[in-house]
Amino acid sequence: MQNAEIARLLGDVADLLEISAGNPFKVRAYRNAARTVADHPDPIAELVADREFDLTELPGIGDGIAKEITALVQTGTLPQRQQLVATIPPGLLDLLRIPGLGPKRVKLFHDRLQVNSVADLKDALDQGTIAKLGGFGPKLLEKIREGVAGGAAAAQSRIVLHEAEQYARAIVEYLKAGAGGGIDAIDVAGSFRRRKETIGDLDIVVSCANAPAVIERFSKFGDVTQVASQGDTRSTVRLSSGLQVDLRVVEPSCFGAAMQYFTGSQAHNIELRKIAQAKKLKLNEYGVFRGSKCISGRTEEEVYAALGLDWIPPEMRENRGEIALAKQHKLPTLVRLEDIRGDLQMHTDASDGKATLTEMIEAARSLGYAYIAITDHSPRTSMAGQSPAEIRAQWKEIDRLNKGMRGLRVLKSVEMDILESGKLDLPDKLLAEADYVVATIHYGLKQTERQLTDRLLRAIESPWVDAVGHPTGRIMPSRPSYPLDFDVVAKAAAQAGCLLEINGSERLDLPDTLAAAAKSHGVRFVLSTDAHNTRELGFMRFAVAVARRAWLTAVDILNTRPLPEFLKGLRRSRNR
Ligand code: DGT
Ligand code: CA
Ligand code: CA
Ligand code: ZN
Repeated sequence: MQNAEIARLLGDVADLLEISAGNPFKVRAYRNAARTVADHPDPIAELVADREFDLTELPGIGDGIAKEITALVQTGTLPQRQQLVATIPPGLLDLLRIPGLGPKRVKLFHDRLQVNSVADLKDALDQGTIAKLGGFGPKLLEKIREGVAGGAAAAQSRIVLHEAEQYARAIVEYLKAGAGGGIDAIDVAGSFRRRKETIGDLDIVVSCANAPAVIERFSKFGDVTQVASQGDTRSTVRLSSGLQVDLRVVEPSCFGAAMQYFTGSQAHNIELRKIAQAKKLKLNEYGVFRGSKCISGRTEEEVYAALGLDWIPPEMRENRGEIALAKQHKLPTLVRLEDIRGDLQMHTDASDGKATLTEMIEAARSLGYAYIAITDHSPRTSMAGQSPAEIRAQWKEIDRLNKGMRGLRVLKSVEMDILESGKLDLPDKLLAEADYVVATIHYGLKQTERQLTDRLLRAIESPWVDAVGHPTGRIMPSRPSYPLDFDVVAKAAAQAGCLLEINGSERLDLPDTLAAAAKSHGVRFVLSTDAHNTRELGFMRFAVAVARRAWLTAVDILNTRPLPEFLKGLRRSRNR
């Protein structure tokens, strides 16, 4: 890792602290440290590796920041930055890279105009709301406008997994269809394969004897606006959306090693290389080598085996302890999509969904589910909510449909708002008649952490609330979580036997890190899609991705159980 990169990340921390109104002394400390690192003549990464050297000897670097830098060099991520990024909209980082915009202005736009991304800023410029803030002369506005136009593509923000998948599929299909059928294997590596919630760029690995043909075809993909770099076996292009795509073409004998290398994460790979070194081996994108002899590389399994490790699922490759488990043959059996027997949140045109009840049921049946919950909204949801009478009418219809149906059971349910006051939007009497109730917050998101936490606790206290849906309220990429004491909520949910939902829509809520934290408190989960049309029922794969990144197994997730067990596992079964 270069000094410039370390300095940039330290600078990010200063900016993020400033945007979130952090301690000004801490802001200054990070800025000073960034300057020290940027100006230092030797690679800081080497100083970190040198155990004799004490980073705090450098000007402006105290104990805390020294520890941060050490963690960064060793794991590839800066803990402070990770923490801060989790609490602010990720799009704000892109705004900071626009010429003329520093943390003060980004904070102002965010606080006053709810500008959270480059796209929001463009809208605000177009609507003239920035000029109205005062302090922005025509020259400065023009500079910002230019930055948005020119910089937006270059400062391409990370895209949500859902969107990345559409590009990935299109490119893979396109490459497969050409190259004279000479492609032996093709797969997407990088953060996409690790199923991270957002993707910086796509990394595609192809095994093919005729590399030039693949490289040539790749550069002609319809959506390519720029070939950024090209070689005999590699190419990097930019698509019209600004998304970058890296391609590597390798020999079949190296495909496993290339997939392993380009899947990363960098922190995981660094650890693997250390293991290889300790065994007097060399590991790179071409294989595992003893001297100049390649001892494995065709498959990933062989690469891990050569290092004395079990194959590690990509979602776990973040250097969070998975390598030690692989060494001891103790990796967990992560939940798979095939394990999921029901989808527990979806909407019909009775609220804000696009499809009818029967269309949703038919689509769910074709996915092979044993049960689904129809969770249209409660009255509080403006425009979309159903009154108690309408809910009862829908349930009556569901009873009727269930009678004529085999294989699939439709559960009578509702997505009930937890009101601003903390009260539930529907009376217990009605809730008791449901098969399953998911409670969620949609309004009053600007309340304090205390208020929002208390609202969730009130729902968790109710014997008729089976699950809390999209618990943090975040929506990718631009709406962050509402303020929340998540540990308190997770502990209460575990204690009460209330499920927490992992929502596979673009909310991706719970996020993977919180799902992992919740598991450690003994929480049980339910996975759902929150589908608003039949296509979105397929979003279960994203909920599963989050669950796998959180190291969840089928045992942690109630809707991996057959229907009778699922119903018995709901807390309401104890009240009957
Ligand atoms: P992203 O694209 O920001 O969402 O994250 P990744 O993990 O896909 O990162 P990317 O695209 O820069 O590189 C893909 C993988 O390739 C990365 O996870 C590890 C490996 N890799 C690429 N360049 C390097 C490098 O310079 N050093 C090491 N150790 N690994 C690298
Ligand atoms: Ca990538
Ligand atoms: Ca890349
Ligand atoms: Zn909702």
